[in-house]
Amino acid sequence: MTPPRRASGTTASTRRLTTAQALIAFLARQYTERDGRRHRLIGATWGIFGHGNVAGVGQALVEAGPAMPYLQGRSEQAMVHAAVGYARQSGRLSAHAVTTSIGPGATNLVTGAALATVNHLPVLLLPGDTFATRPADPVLQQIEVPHSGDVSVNDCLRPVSRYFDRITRPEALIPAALQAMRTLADPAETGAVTLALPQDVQAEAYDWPAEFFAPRVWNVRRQAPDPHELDQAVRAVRAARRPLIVAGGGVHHSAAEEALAAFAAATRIPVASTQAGKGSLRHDHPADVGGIGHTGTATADALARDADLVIGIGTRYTDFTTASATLFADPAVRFLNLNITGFDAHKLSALPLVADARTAIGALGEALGAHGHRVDPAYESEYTDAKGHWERRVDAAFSTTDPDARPTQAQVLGLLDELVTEDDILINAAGSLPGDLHKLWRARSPQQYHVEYGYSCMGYEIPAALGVQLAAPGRPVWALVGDGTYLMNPTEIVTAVQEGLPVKLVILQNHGYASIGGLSESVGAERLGTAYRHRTEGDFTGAPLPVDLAANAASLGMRVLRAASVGELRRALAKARGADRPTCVYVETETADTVSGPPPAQAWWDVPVAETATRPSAVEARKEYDRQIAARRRHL
Ligand SMILES: Cc1ncc(C[n+]2csc(CCOP(=O)(O)OP(=O)(O)O)c2C)c(N)n1
Ligand SMILES: [Mg+2]
Repeated sequence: MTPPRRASGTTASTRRLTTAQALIAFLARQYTERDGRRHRLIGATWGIFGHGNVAGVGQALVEAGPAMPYLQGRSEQAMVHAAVGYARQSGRLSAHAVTTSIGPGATNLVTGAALATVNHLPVLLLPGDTFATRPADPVLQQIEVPHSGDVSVNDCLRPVSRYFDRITRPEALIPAALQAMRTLADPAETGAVTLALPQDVQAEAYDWPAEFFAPRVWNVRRQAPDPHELDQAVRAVRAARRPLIVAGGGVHHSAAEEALAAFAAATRIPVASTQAGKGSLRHDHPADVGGIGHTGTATADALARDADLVIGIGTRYTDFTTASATLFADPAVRFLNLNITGFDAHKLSALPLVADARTAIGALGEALGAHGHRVDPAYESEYTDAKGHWERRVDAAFSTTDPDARPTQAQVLGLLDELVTEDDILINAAGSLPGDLHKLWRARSPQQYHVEYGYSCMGYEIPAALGVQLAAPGRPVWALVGDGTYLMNPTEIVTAVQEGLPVKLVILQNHGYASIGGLSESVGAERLGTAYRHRTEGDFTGAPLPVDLAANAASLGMRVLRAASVGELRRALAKARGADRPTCVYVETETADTVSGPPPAQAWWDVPVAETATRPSAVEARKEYDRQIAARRRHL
């Protein structure tokens, strides 16, 4: 018998809603749970509206009211960056959704989606899609593929999404929405999740089972290690004479920092960190030896060269970490990889330990503790001495003597180092800053060092700061950007002003791409296209461009403090830190020389150089390249 129909069209066991209304109502009732704490899985929805989502998801957000907070972004890519910043700061236990129109609004998501997926950070993408019923193809912004009628531009999102579905019938939303939530909350699979929503289906009504809207809790599992893999791991650690831990982003994702600190304190195994893993230990933990790889410290890289066992924890072993497969040089080196994904756990022919980082570190520590395992004191004093030596190099790069001088980039970091506490969060992603930060920064708390180096996307910093600030109200959040990066994506400043988010922006002006300029020179490309200078006689060697980025930031609504010297910068940073609205510190930096700058790279990075060339710079660069690749090896 059919249950009695109510006036609203709702029955006792079904609710009549549009697909978009059903989706938003569903999302508002999803939760994650880990370690006994519950979090909203989708905390808010970012959106830019066009004809592809305004009447569907837009109208649904109005119907939902405060049940689903809405955030207004300026560019779709930036909205994803903001969502990623929020998810990372939330320990991946809470995420944001992003709704867009069809066509360009949707394809603007691709870069952000790739960034989220590379970094294993959850974000729910809801691009509009062209009509499922196809009454009037092509609609505005539809691409037509003559040999394949079901292609839309949203197919660009498939390779960069961990789950992708196109909802061509209302009822197909039910299994798709459940799979989307499962993927977002799965610690091994999470990344960008895309539900493409044809604009006609968004507005179409359906009688949804009431259970679809019941609160649902997704357990973020702490997977325990397999006993055999754990046994193998224990044997490997006990047999090692020069073990080295490489802490990756997985340490943070698992909130395993305390477990790692206890493990390192007990075993005295030194801990180096990748960009994503920095902050796994506080910089003053005796076992912390700083960043590893191409941008690493001399301490960590020397340990890596002689290590007989490399214990990777939550790392993907990118080329920056392995110095393009040249860093781990001991002929007998073995790897033990503790990772939540089998894919990463098996890299470099490692002994795999597939498990949640915190759980497995605890289990490993317990098994070793039973034997009182600890590295040789001579090994410990070797890295302790090396660390002290590196600290003095950091002090030298940070130190300032003349308050009237223009600061170097390292001195800007030194002034921040003087100012910040455990509360502050520093965000960066590209340029010469990631290398300087990885080498020099003294992380005081687990989430302080927020460098996105999985995708190293220029323009991540400012929008990410918004997401981080939303997840960490009251904490000082700093976006550090070069001038090139600022120009790539400043628009979310407007959103910070609109939302009253007191993010701090530091623009380091050096008139172009200092990082790529240096790289370009070293590979024989002669700095082509890396300086922001007037074109003279076909070359970009004229005066710096008369571009005023400080005025630009002010025009978008930020309070701007210009600092021309070390003394002014010190005062400006302190003022910005205390500010209760979005504040920008603008500083022209001095080009560093080898004395005043950060220490040079301690390990190689493979950027292939032209094998044939007429210009001497490239011919010389290739000779050096051939010398370097001889050290590359495969770990089999
Ligand atoms: C979206 C994007 N495009 C291109 C690159 C390649 N790239 C890496 S660093 C860089 C230059 C960054 O310039 P700036 O922000 O001024 O920093 P600087 O190198 O001067 O420190 C470029 C073009 C990138 N990482 N991301
Ligand atoms: Mg620059």
